[in-house]
Amino acid sequence: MTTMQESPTAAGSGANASQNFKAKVRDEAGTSPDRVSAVVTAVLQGVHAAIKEHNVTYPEFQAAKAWLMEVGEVGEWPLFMDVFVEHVIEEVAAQSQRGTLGTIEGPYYLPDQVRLEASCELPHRPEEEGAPLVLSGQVRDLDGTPLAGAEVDIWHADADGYYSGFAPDLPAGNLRGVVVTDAEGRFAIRTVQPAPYQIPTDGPTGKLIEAAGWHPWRPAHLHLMVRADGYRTITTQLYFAGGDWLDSDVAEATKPELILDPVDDGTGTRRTSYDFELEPA
Ligand code: MBD
Ligand code: FE
Repeated sequence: MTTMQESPTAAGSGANASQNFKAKVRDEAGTSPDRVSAVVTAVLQGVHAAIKEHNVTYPEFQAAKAWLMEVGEVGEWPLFMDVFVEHVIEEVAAQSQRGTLGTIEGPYYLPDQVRLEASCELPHRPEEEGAPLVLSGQVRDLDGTPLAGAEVDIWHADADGYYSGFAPDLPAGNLRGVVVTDAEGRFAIRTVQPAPYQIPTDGPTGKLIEAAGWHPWRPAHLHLMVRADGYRTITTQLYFAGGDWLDSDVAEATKPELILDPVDDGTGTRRTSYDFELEPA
């Protein structure tokens, strides 16, 4: 098994994401036949229209089938769907939501991580690379009432752009944790600056991106799921001002309101804050 990789490998991420996804999702949608028909008909009409508009050939059709099979075989459907489709699902969901803006969850969330007190440091390796970063803030309801005992479930990539649980050699739970807010609804999380994320270049998703001449990058980000009893859970991400790929996220999941601008406190630690507002469930 390879231990040090120059660039992310499909085997290290996509496949694990598929297993993780299957373990958690069962046929939950409960969608009626009318709705299945309406949505699937629309999807197929879109495919048919693209074929006619571009005069898609038999060899191209067969190549597309082979590619679809490979995405499934190597387990990259969660990656592909979350990169290219989830942002529109989130956009539709956001129309009926108030409070802090959400954005996509992506394929690398893992539940049941270590619970940490409000002022904490995320689990990390002894020599974890990356500039020290402290994210502090408060969780409140829409009226501004602080929410004590809320959960700030946070996960992010390391300084090489890898997620624990989805890359060889990263310890389980690295740079993941469920932070519980204090009596004033506050939290302060010490971690390290994550790197931008690159879609693995050796899998079918990466090969499609290369074949189309696109780039495979997401800007550096923190993932968060913020929950409190009686309130709607917010799934969001926070980005970093001035970072690469902010304006061309391959997953189209950035929003101007979600960009942090950390400031060096003079000791090399970069500090920033973000408050979360939850709406009633
Ligand atoms: C990620 O890290 C991510 O956040 C998304 C949405 C898709 C792929 C990788
Ligand atoms: Fe991510």
